[in-house]
Amino acid sequence: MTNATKTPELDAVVLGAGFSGLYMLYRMRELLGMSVQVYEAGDGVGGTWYWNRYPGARCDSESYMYCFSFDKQLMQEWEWTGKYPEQPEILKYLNHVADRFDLRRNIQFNTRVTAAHYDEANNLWHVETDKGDKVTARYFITGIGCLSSGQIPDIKGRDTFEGDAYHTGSWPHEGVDFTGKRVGIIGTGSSGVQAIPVIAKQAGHLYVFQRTPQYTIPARHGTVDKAFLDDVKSRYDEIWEKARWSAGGLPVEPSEQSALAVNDEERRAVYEKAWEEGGFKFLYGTFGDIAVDRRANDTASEFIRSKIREIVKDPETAEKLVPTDHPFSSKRPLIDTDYFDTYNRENVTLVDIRHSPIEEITPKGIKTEDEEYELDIIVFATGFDAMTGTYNRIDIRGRGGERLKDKWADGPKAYLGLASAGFPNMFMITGPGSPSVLSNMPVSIEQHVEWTSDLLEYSRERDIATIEADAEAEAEWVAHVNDIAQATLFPLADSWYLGANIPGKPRVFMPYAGGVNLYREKCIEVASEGYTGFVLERGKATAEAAGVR
Ligand code: NA7
Repeated sequence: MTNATKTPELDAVVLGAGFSGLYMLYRMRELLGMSVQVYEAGDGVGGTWYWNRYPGARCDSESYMYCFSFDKQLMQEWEWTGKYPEQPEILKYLNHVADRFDLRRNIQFNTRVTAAHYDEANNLWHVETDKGDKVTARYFITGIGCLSSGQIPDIKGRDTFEGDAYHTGSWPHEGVDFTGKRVGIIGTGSSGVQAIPVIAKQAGHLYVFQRTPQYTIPARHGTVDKAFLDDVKSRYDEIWEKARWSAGGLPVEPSEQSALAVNDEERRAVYEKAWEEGGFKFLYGTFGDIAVDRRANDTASEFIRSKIREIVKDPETAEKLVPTDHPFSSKRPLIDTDYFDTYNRENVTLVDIRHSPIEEITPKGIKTEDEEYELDIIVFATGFDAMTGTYNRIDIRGRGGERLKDKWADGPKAYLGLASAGFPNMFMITGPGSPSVLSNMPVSIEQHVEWTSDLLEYSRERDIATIEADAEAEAEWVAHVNDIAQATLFPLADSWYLGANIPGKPRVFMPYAGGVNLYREKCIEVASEGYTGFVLERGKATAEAAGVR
């Protein structure tokens, strides 16, 4: 790209108007008084919650924690209705936030950033969009989400299907009427597990094409109790602080006890109680070693298997649903509403494609090795090119024209998941190498946004023009992220955390598994020591006057 100008037109270009982009815009505009342009591909705010409108879509964090904490009045005013916030309610919340803080005037909707090139001579970013915009900015900040590039597997004949086909991550705004229809759904991850029970209630017949059986815990979803919310609001500061210093970004009491330190009866009682209470408590609140000790994990995995066999009436179907090839929580843990019960319905058929793989999609439906299923609608609940997919779709170039995609060809490399060496003044909100998807996202997003805007303020005060991750610090961090993952059970599953769901993607564990608390501590330490691991360079004029770099 050409048209280099000495002074950038904007302080920052921010990508995305989800939780990250909205808060980054607010923070930079209102607190730092900077000029910011947000580009958003959708025609409204919401990010993940704008796109994922499939039936049953909701968040697995409880609503009172799935929100912003930066404005106390906002926290007090907003009334959640669902225990777990459903997609329409989260979207309504984010629209409210956009209106309340007058954010829309700096957001250009229906616009995708196609390229961002760093101009070394002038120390600025040239940004281009699919609508023909060309702007320059000092900072280039990505709030593009971790799961924003949907993937539809390249199954033979995919485009020959004569019925309707949808991916859960780009669902039609007007919804889909399944009434009386023959529906096939491929995928039993979070999206599939949420959508299947809801679609089953409408469809004439639902065929679930399952490759990997899942462990899932009942969510025990319902309306949120007003008295509970009032109590939360009276203690919000304390609750939020607890979440900030927890491993998962939730105000839970983690169990310290080993699953192996109690007898079978006691252990079963603990699991039963957590199963009845529902939600992620089963993972965090039962025993402290489930995620790291294989033998401890086996007890939890076996308990869930016994529940599946109890719930699903047809023993053959139950056995197909029982996961045996990976430990519980080594893939993204799931919570559900009536998932296993759904297989007791007459109009639901489980198709085990691990043993009878899909051969092709035909004009009439899906053909496995054993049978052809005639369908009116196919739902792809097949997930995302997680964490790096959206970066790779943008032509991002740093120093010397180096492409981020090339730099990340063997796996993402970023210091603290915030910045990548060779890409000065570019910041990532919840980038690879940060807790992100292993945490309650708003807590991690706020931490990244606040840390980044503090750094920008620090730099402005000192006339620092260029902020860049140091290559050595970055390499150490990437190695550390990998070491931490190796100490858990995560590497034992083929998951999108590892890029295993995308053919050809390097197998690298991408999020930081050490916990929000340790990560926060590290970020505070880095800042308090003058941003160790970053190379900060003064503005040219000041530097020359002072005789420093
Ligand atoms: P996930 O969790 O990646 O799940 C995708 C599902 O689709 C999973 O069951 C996959 O099976 C299945 N899949 C993917 N590709 C294929 C092919 N080629 N053939 C058959 N089945 C396939 O995506 P979700 O949208 O459910 O959830 C994403 C995240 O959103 C979630 O983790 C939360 O953080 C929110 P596999 O397990 O790979 O065998």
